[in-house]
Amino acid sequence: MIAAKDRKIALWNIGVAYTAFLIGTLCGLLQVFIRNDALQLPAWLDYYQILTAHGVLLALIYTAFFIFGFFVTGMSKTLGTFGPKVWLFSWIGFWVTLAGTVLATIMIVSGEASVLYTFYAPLKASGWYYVGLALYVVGTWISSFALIAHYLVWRKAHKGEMSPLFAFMTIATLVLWLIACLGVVATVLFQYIPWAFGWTDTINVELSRSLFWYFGHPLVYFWLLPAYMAWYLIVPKLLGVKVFSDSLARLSFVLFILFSIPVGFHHQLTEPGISNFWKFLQVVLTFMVIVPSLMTAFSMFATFETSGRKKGAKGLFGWFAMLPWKDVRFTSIFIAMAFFIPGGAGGIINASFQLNEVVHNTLWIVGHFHITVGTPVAMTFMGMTFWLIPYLTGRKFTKSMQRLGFVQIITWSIGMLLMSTAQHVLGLLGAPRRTAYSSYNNHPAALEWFDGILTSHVTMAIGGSILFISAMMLMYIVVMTMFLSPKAEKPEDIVEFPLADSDRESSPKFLENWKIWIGIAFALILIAYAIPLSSMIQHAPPGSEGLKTW
Ligand code: HAS
Ligand code: CU
Repeated sequence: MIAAKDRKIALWNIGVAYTAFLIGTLCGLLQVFIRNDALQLPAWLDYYQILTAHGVLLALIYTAFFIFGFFVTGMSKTLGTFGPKVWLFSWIGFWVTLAGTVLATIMIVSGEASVLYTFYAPLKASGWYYVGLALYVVGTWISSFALIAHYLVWRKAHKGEMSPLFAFMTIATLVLWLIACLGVVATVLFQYIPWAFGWTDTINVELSRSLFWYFGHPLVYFWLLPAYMAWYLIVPKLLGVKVFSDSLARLSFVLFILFSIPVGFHHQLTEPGISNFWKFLQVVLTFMVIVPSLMTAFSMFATFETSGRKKGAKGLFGWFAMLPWKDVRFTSIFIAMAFFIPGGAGGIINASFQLNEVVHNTLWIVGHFHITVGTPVAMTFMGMTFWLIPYLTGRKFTKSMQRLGFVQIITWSIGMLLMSTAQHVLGLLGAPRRTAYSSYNNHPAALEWFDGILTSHVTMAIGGSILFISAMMLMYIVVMTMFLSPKAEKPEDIVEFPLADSDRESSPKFLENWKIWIGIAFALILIAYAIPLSSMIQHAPPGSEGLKTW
């Protein structure tokens, strides 16, 4: 078990993550009912306010705190106990991120910031909302630099050695995060804050959106990569084998650093103000960033097969029956992976320049992100929660908890399947997203489109309700394993951090030469962004004044 003082940092991070999860999922439940006209909100509560809270609390807060909780635990386990400075800065990072979170949440709850998590200008929130966001980013930076310092200390003491795969992947994810945040920091500090506090009258909308998406796309890989870490490192351990290929795993993370940033325009394909050439270039780069995910899929199948063969499986699919289905830590992650097959395929559809015209701004996209971040990522995090919290608290993960864990992931899968299928199909039929109205003012044609079994807002609401029940079961497991379950006293009750071995010394050294990768990443960013962003500044139309539509 890792040192008690490191465990405390991890547990506080995870505690905040699940507090955000609780409020965030409740907001999600309210939303599906409002869209279904089944719920009339009291005057002081607004659809867009709840939607903002749902997005911010789940996508930004739950994820980031959970990820740092995981990173702190794994870095302490693989590289050793934190030194006093790393420990101190991890705490400072935690508190600054939390301060930003609380400030932003207060602004949302008080109705001053119903601008959604994408906070598109010219929607204008209170300046304090943007200050909250800035603090959140700065806080995560401090936490990131603490972990990077921990890694550098280790490298100094182990000259010429390849670092453990867990540490390498953590650093790769943090490098991606630090480079990605430059965009959002630039727009928040230099555009939104001066504008929201009234120091400038107008804002350059296209520039602000582009800087947001420069951040917004790699943001999704900041969520995905920690889940991939579990796929690469935890799954083989649960199967009783080694990491399939250390160098393949490292290369895939390197490719994410290179290709996940210069692609933000694939969220802006319908926007005027960016010429087709630059959109097309970034679409091509988007197709490059699919490659490391395909490598990951390959690696997973290879892992399953290796472990199956070891246990005596025969034939093409014999390994399938040999997987440890009764272990909720594995089954949760397997279902998460399975969801990513349609999730990833949908992403490829979105990224196809022409097809994007059909799906952009429809509920299809909402379906897409619920089967990417909402299941592959979230359910992997849930599967990790089952052992991560007991590992940190030294409590038991009892048989009844294991059973409840199964009910929880199965209900989550059913809820998500219903809800996201309905969202995809409704989207294709033209149901818009980011809006409280869904029936085109009850136009007869629209009512007819949206009344199928799968193509209705009712199915979506049923799915959403099942998801909420599932979320509450998870909260029960969290609270029990955090505070109430009996302490593990017998050796067989002690919950381990399941971490697979990898042949790290077999990997070529250049994979850990960060200078090369960060250098190429910036070169690609310059190629993809320098000219279009500078023309957005040079040829800017008159700026926009703020709008408060709620
Ligand atoms: Fe996306 C919009 C393109 C992946 C999240 N995406 C979004 C939004 C979110 C989001 C939140 O090009 C909405 C933002 C907003 O508010 O407007 N996305 C992609 C592409 C990928 C992709 C090309 N997205 C993700 C991931 C996310 C995420 C991951 C969160 C974690 N996305 C887009 C585009 C848009 C978009 C456009 C803008 C749309 C618009 O018009 O607004 C790729 O990274 C996907 C690659 C993945 C694969 C799948 C590999 C499969 C694996 C599983 C193997 C399974 C196994 C199990 C081993 C190619 C690794 C076997 C099991 C058995 C049962 C056999
Ligand atoms: Cu994207």
